[in-house]
Amino acid sequence: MYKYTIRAIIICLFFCGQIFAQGRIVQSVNSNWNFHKGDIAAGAKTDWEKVSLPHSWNTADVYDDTPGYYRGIGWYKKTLYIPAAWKNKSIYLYFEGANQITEVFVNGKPAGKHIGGYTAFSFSINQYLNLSDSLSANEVTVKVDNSHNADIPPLSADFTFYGGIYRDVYLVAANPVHFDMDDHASAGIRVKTPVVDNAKASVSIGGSICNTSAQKQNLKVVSEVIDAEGKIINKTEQKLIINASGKQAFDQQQTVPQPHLWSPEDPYLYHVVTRITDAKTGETLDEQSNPLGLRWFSFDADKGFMLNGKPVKLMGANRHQDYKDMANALPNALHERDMHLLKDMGANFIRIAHYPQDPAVLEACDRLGILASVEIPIVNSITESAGFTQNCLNMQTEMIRQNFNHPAVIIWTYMNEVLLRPQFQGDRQKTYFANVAKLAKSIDSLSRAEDPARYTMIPCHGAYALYNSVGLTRIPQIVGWNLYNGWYSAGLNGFEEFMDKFHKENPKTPFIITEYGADADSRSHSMKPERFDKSIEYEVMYHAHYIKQMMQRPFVAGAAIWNLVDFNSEGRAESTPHVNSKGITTETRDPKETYFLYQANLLTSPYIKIGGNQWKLRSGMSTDGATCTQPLTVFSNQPSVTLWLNGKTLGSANVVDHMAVFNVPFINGINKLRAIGTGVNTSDDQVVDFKLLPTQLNDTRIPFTELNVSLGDTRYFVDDKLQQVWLPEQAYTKGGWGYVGGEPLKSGGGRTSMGSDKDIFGTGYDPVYETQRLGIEAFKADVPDGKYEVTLHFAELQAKSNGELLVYNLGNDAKQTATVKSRAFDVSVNGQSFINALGSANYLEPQMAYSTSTVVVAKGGQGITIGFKPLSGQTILNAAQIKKIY
Ligand code: GCB
Repeated sequence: MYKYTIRAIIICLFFCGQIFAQGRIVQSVNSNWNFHKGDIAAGAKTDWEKVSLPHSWNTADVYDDTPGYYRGIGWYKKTLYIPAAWKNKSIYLYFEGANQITEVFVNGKPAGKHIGGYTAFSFSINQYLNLSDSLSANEVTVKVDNSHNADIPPLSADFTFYGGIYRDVYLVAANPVHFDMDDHASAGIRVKTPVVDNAKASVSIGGSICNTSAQKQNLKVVSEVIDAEGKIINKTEQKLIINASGKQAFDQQQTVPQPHLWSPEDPYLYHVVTRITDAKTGETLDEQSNPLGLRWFSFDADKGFMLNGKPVKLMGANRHQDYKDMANALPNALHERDMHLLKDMGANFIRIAHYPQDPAVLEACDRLGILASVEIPIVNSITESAGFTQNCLNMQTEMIRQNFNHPAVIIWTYMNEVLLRPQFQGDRQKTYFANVAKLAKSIDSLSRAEDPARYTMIPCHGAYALYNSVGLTRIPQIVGWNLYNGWYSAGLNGFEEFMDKFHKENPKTPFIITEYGADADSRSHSMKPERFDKSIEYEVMYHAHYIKQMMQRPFVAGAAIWNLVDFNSEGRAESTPHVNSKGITTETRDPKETYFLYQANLLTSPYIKIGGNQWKLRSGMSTDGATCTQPLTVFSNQPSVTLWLNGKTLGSANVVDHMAVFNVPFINGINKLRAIGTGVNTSDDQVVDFKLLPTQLNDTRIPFTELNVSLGDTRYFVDDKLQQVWLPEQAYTKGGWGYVGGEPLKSGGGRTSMGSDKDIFGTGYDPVYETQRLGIEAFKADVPDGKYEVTLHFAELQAKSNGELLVYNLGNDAKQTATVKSRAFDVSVNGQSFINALGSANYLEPQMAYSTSTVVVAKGGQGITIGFKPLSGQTILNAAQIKKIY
């Protein structure tokens, strides 16, 4: 907040031409800290590593194959140089956030302790400082601990609890007379807009002023409302006398006639500059600038959300705060970049979940016109302890006070899916549920008392009857539903059935779809998308269904996609281990096709985009010796689209649900695509590199080069780095390639799709290793004569080292148990022995990738036959590669 304030003050001074007299001094102190991972025993020699903030100690260990990540203590140390001229100032250390218990020491003396990883805190440090020299060195040490603690939310959650000082830290020196700096690290000033309509807005500016000096002070508080052009619209002055060491509240009212309203289309910002001056000399003692957006809003159970008197469907996304290889220690520019991603998608809403994030996020929302819900991280369950309750209430207070002045915020949220992991049974469970409801009521009343102008919300998982019976659907003003029909539970239609049922049975309760999403690995593609296949195409299908259903129902106030970004969740397995891939952009923010689907739905300017941006390297079989026809989707808000391939038109297609699907006859090599919207003249271009494979492998029109096949799989796997495409399996036919015998491994645990969702160790190619053909007799490829490298890939999927599958499955908590079955089989190539008795007793360790290659000369038109002979148990093959050398 202080960083925000100083930035805003600078902007304001620029516009207003005022003089920044003796206001606050704010310095970021992010550079050159010393860091030690682990605790420091008294007297022990300590190794320090140089780091800069923001910093987390979990950047790397959340991606490796070893389960878990470091949750413990880390120490930071830095020397601050404080001028003697600050002697009479109020000096504070301000932390935007550190996860999750932070203890600060100044010159070895404890200066403060903060609990909670996602809100800001600040400590007064005057009494611990040495100011004897003109510039005195003062040592600050900070102990941070991200260990599990039953009194601190979150207790468990589907994201990584990175440790460290992962946000900015500031040193602040204020005059003895200043706006309150001890109010939960808030600005010390609250800007409210009790009445806003088209004719006028009333603005109230209130807060407290502290006088830490030994003299009584004669002061003036001046507030100015300044428009975006820098013009002062209104000014109020109030005289105050504050006794020595006293504190006094102030409250000022202003009116803005014919306000320029704030909205997503026009996020017009005024500023309120509030100044404390010495009544006699006119000297500025402290100054703050806060954003002011004039808007009014309400939620209605039938009409949904209304902004400035008009219905507005809230459409947007949830957002986690991490980035690939950076943990959650992001520079502000990356936080801001995500808000631009959201805005460019056409979104007007963000659920900042599951915890308050960097101040840069809400600052960007204010500027860009993104309405926001912010929440504290109570996730899955609570602890029935006084400590836990206190920490929750404290976090909610900090969140509200620190973010109060952002016009973007419309909802204060708490308790995500809190009934997901009830730990007890029977009567004990009833008591637990009663305690959850009691805590919810306390947080709700606190929020309403702190801020009657915003709404409260609890996001629940689909167990409607349970949340109703516990009372959680009646405590907040809005209910959030996290719905995954068609993902964790089968059947996309369950989504609309749920919404209709809830609305019918609760006609007075507004609701938001606070989560919905499907995992998608940007490398996996399918022409037969199915649940759990993690293909980009299933994600598109899923979201298209949800968007349509929500848009048809005005009573659905809004929706937030789970998630804007792929994010780290260390305990997850699946195709991108440690990463929840429900993002509509990757961990490095490359848009998946689904992002374009939203742009086509939400943007009002003419829009056209050729899909398959992550499938520009394709491969497939040619039936005619020249082309391979594959589908391609164009996303648009135009009525129809014409597609051109290498300068020739492929005709037009109507845009249905913002998509036009074409069957494109790709040629070998470069394919230049151009899509043109037929409404307004908009176009998009894409180049696809296609690797055509002949149906008959000895077809001289398309000379054979390589074949990569993922067995037991119906998807294509694209490896942009190695420039390889893995094809789905097929049965062998004469002259071609494919498997002989066996069947694909089916997922267990009620899942219908193929393969396993385990993390396969020792590889980044998990989707390729997660599927396999069981009982395979042979893999054949009737390649032309020549010298080939044959590589075979295996993974033992039937057993996991600790016996259970790692599935974060909201719909089905039944654990899959798998027994270790021993297997052994011989592998031959063209009749020649290749691997003897391959199996559990030797190379095939559970969940480990194993590959081996050999060289074979195919001659006399015999092609290549890889034979599998069972000795015990079933044979397996996960993937095969055949590469022509000469
Ligand atoms: C949920 C949780 C969220 C998870 C998500 C998922 O319902 O609220 O934290 O990440 O599902 O992907 O399973």
